[in-house]
Amino acid sequence: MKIIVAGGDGFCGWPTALYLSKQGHDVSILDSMIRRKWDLELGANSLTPIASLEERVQCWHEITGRKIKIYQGDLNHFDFLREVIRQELPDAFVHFAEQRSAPYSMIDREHAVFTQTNNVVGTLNVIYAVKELVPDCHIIKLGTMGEYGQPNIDIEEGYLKISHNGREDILPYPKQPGSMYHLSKVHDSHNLMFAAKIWGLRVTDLNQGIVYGLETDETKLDPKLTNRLDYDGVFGTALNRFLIQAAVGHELTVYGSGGQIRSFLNIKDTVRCIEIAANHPADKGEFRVFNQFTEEFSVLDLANKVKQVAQEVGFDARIVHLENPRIEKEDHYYHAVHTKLVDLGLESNLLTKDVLREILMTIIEQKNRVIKEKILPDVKW
Ligand code: USQ
Repeated sequence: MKIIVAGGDGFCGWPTALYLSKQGHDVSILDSMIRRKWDLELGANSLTPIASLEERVQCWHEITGRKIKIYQGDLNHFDFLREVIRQELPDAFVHFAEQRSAPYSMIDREHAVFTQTNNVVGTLNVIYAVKELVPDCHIIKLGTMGEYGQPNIDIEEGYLKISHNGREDILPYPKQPGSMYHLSKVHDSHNLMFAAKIWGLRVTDLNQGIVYGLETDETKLDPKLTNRLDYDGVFGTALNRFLIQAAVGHELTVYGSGGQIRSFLNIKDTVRCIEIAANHPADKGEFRVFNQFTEEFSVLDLANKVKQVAQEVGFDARIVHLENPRIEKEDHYYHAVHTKLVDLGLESNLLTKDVLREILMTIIEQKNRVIKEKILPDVKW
């Protein structure tokens, strides 16, 4: 298949591009390099030193003989996007190219407007370019489990059967997102659902949970292929942050009681989920939703798991309960269905002590790169 991976320089996109290339697909990366600029804006860095995209792709070619093309530009520039799609005529368009941090989107008005404009307009441009040039192309869009929020009933995969006043219908599952970023994904979902219905596009919305880990079999092949790893209070995410905090002797920063339950998956499963979606395209006119995660944990459970593993390898890990910088439920019901990817063949990499230890050991090698002042959260809702 010819596959464009938009956002292919990022944390999820880079390992996905490599994995799809290894499977024999003809992969092109489209990326504006903005993720690296946000590091400069925030004074933060990736824990792992990452090579330039050109070096990464060159190294992949030298090791595997496989070529990945690079298109550097922004989805918000329609002429650029249109030209890339015209040249590639892709079978699938994998769309990771969004601003994905909830705290970043909540810094101030400018960052909220940027996040929603960047994400919503970028996706609209993808819709219009695909509709015009490759209407059969399968759009595989990264959504988020956070679109659903934390309702007091089970979360279904995209749709909910409703009985109301004696009548029944299957309707989009209600959305109650918790940040301007998560809202942008909800807006994308609506636009994509509309495009599938009106123009017959093929769309899969992958409502992904929180991704942990950093390496896949492919990124481990050479230091130049290594993945980025974020730990700062804006782009770092729960489990990865706790592991890095343990490695540098920082208290594990649980926000509030830590009773917040979220869904999680290993980066190794992210890449496989994308492949599964690509191998089983949505039908024409179908807006298909998969809940993309493997396990659910509370934030405090995760901190305790990290504390235990870190103590076993000799670190004095301690948990601190910080005043929660976010407005979110800390004591709530949470159960989300996630059977569609499993039915299509996903075999989960679960969060065992061995997995935690392996990630921790990789982190320890780079722990001197941590900018400690960037660990505590400084964005409040
Ligand atoms: N949290 C802590 N301590 C920390 C960091 C986070 O207690 O040091 C808590 C937060 O309060 C929240 C939970 O952990 O309750 C998750 O926060 P997060 O920063 O790990 O993840 P989140 O903001 O939800 O966003 C991340 C990705 C986003 C993706 C989302 C999936 O950045 O791109 O969409 O996970 S989901 O959470 O399912 O919406």
